[in-house]
Amino acid sequence: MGKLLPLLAMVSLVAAAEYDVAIEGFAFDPDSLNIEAGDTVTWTNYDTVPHTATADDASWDSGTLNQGDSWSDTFVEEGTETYHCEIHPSMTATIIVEDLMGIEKKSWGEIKTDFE
Ligand SMILES: [Cu+2]
Repeated sequence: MGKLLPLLAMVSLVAAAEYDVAIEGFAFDPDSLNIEAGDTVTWTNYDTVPHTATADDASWDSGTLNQGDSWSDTFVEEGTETYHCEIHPSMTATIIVEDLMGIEKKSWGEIKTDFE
């Protein structure tokens, strides 16, 4: 029980948000998105052709998303993530991860362990 209160405080601090990016008309919408560290972004392909959401530095990759497919990733590191579609390299977009809560100092693994 003594451990519970700090954990509850942390849950409210982290309060991760979720964002959606539509892949539609051979474009990411929005093509620039500001989030906070710990937030999750979900991409959904609304086009009839397959697309991907792939980090320019290859640190994350949705793989092929067919029409109606979704893929999510949680971003814990502060920084600017530029990404593109592997199939259509002219499709590019950016996610800006800010770390207002300072949770970057704690690894995501540690945070998850705290909640277990
Ligand atoms: Cu594409």
